[in-house]
Amino acid sequence: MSRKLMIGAAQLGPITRSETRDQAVARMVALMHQAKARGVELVVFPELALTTFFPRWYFEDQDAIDAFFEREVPGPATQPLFDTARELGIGFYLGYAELVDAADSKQRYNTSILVDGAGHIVGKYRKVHLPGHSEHEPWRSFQHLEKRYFEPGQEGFETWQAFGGTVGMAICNDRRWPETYRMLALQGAELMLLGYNTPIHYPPVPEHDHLQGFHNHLCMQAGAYQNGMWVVAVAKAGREEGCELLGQSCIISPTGEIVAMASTLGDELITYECDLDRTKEIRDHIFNFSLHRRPELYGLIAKPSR
Ligand code: CDV
Repeated sequence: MSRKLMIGAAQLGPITRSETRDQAVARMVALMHQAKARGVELVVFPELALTTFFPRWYFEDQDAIDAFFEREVPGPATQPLFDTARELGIGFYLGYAELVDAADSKQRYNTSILVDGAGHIVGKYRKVHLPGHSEHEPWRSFQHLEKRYFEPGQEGFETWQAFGGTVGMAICNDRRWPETYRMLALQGAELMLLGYNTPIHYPPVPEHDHLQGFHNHLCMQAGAYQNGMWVVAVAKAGREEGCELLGQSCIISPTGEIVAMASTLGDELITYECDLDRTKEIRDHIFNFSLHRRPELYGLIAKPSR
């Protein structure tokens, strides 16, 4: 069986607050058709891909917040993605806001799912590293209230056997943490899929605004190389409700090289044929974990920070 997997990174341009889920899904379905024409087997969409990036606003009304969440996936709005997957035989990664509405409690997560080419959900991941803040901070030109609107995922980093390999998922801020990649690599991940919404302006440290593109690629290229895995990272990009979001969606090889990158800030499909066996170049040699790691000396890493 071939270990070559044709992957599409399907960047989305901005989604306005007034844009409906049906409209966003129609854009994604169009990208899946483009992907099919280019021989793609797996398409990766951004974080929170069904709506505008709502954590930029402070809402007091819980109903207004919950309007951005999905109670079921597939549901009426997302069913066309699953139907298209089945029709075209293309799998996908999708980020969305998940509301678990139990009888006595409600939980809200920043979630991604992995769907196979038969339209079946293979895996679900709930974002571990939630950035931003919990309270309204009016001094900011826009909010980043992920810590208010979501609970951190408790399942941690998992991998799934899919698309002929071992696949892991992560979401946006997770890419800045080396633990994300290593936890996946220790479970044999050959491919990490990730969606992101990254404002160019970082209110607490605006001195870093000009480094957003550099930091985006720096952490993912390092993570790919140091763990010998493919990384596919997909932005929601462009000027969304007055907020500039980083583009530069990319596919990174296990050697840390960017092999494909988006050149616009709009809906754009980039593709690459990823040979999953190329993970061995790194993992059997320079980063052969069983031969070279010294976990007995790394205990501090798994302890709470002081
Ligand atoms: N959606 C995100 O997780 N965004 C963060 C920003 C706030 C720093 C990111 O890491 O890109």
